[in-house]
Amino acid sequence: MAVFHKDKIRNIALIGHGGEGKTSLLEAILYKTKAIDRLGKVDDGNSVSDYDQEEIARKMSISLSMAYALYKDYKINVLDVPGFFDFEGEMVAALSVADAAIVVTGANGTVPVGAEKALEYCQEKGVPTLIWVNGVNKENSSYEATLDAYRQKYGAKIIAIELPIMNGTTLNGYVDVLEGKAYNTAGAEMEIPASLADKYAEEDGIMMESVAESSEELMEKFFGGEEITAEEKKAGVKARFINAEIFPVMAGVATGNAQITALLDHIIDIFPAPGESTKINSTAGELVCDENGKFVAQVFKTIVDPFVGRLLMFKVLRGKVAVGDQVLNVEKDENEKISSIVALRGKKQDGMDAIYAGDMGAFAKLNYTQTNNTLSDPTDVVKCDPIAFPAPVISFAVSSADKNSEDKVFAGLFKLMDEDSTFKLEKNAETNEMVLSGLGEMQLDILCKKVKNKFNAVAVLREPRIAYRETIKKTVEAEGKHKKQSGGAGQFGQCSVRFEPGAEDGIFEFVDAVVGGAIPRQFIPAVEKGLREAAPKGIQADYPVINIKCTVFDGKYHPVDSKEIAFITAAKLAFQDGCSKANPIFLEPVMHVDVIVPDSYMGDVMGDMSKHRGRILGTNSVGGKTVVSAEAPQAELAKYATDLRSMTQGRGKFTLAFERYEEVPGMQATKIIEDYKKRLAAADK
Ligand SMILES: Nc1nc2c(ncn2[C@@H]2O[C@H](COP(=O)(O)OP(=O)(O)O)[C@@H](O)[C@H]2O)c(=O)[nH]1
Ligand SMILES: [Mg+2]
Repeated sequence: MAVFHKDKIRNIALIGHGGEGKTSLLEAILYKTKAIDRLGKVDDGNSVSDYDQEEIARKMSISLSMAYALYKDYKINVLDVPGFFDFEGEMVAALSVADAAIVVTGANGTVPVGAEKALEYCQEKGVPTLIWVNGVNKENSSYEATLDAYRQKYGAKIIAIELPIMNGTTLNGYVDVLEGKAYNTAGAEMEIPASLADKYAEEDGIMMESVAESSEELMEKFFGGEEITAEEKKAGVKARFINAEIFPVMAGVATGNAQITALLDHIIDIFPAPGESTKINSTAGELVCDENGKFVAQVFKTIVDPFVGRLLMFKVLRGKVAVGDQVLNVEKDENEKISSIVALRGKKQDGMDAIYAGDMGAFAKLNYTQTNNTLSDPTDVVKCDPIAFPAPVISFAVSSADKNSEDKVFAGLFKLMDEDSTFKLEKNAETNEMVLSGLGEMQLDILCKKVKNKFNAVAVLREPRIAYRETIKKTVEAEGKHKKQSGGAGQFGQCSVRFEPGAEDGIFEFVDAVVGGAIPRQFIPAVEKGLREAAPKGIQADYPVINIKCTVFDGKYHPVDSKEIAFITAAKLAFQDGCSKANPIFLEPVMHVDVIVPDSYMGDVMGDMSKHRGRILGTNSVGGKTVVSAEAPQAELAKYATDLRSMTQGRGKFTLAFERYEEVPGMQATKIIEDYKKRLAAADK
């Protein structure tokens, strides 16, 4: 394939709510530019972008995919991003390398939450964003109502660059507001229909006002009543778009392949070239895609697929790279030999000999490289700032349905981690469980499906156990006696221990108060050892006992039969006996929760906290949103991510941090004991 230089490259991410037509729009772009000779359909499982087995089965995108289109003499790299919130990491990855985004939104007169979140993220990151109002051919669809809905939310940022000319549900052409001309679907110029004349005048006025704000010169012209030319208008819209100050809006039909040429023309006319809008920061400062420097690329996504192999999607941020080059993986400090560079169209790979700054592609056959690694020329090492993937918010304990395939399940999940940077698999040393954490239940469910399909092992998810603690509330004295005198040498040890709440270090304190040699000196350490070994094993269940002071104050010994092991055992008996009478309780981890929601959800979030045994600490207003701060037991928050999502239609976010241990109320304590007994019984089997 020919080499493309940055002025002739456009990198675009298709984002927004799930099911609005992103994948279909990419398909239409590929069809229109003759990359494919048949318009595939998501529902038929034959689209270029949704090629993964799970995507075909679910008829929805679950993974970021890439496809390039060649239009005029441009290479347009399109990243198709899944809309469902569980895959937010894919949007974050795509928007870290895309120079602009297109939010695809249905023409039903509303702003779906997915579009709202996508726009919010783009604004935060300064990514230029165009809004494509899709499916204007559907019954009851309305471009105008949709435009109004967006305008209500985003005000003067909404600039209609096109008005579709509709006859019922048929798209007959469009008014190009930038040019002030109308075209039919064949691309021939036509009169602006009388029915749209007023609307055009209105939108033109809004656009003019916005354009005037792009420079002082235009502002003067505008207020001086001078004419602003079509060229100036276009340049003004482009400047404000690239600065992420406005959202140009247009309409079309992805599945009907309508308005695609107009979109492609806008992409080459007003969309930024690489380095013109967002930039990736690095140890060498912001990288502006200068092809005259030494090679630097960032890997933003890994695909592991039986059909495509292991592919690393990257964007070249400086210089160029060719097949045969040796580069450095900066994070891993390993050399990699570039043996295969490909341009992707879904799963299809087209080989490239070299690739220049600003362009995107994929490397195959690298040994060490993973998502978020920088590949750099070894003679001028640059490290890119990593992509900040969202942190996991939901956790489950994972095991295998069949005990013998446990290793397969974990190995499979570890392999899948290569592809998805937003889930984690870690062993919880306290509960001894493998814990799978991610962004949502659907994401984790799909991971389990993939383990089944790719590694032939069945993973089972359940609520993770909580790392409870045990302690006592009352002071008691107890005696432990170990005596074994059958046959051969006997064993004898006896100790009296006082157990009190509280310990100097908050965990365990041992005091030797034995006088008159009731227990000989040399056996005191055995008593301490027995107590220290007993504490982590629990009282009412098997959770570590903390905040306890143990004072040994008396005992008995036998001149022949007393041995270290006898005192260890005696101490353990004293511990169990004493602590079970010392008003034992469970302690549970209590978390600090900060929930960030649009103001209107504040009441719901606060009310809901009591269902999680939570306590509100206060509220705060930050950047038009409310932060509700609360404390709640970890045990009640296992599925908070799911609850918050349904409470706020996905608009809420939260963070958790461990705060302290607190006494578990009686009801919950009973459940903990029951669960412990169940586990004991299961282990016996
Ligand atoms: N009528 C109509 N249906 C569409 C249009 N675009 C997409 N669809 C359908 O909407 C559904 C979701 O489309 P898809 O491209 O998977 O949406 P995505 O989740 O945003 O990628 C599919 O059934 C498409 O066939 C359109 O412009 N008009
Ligand atoms: Mg899709």
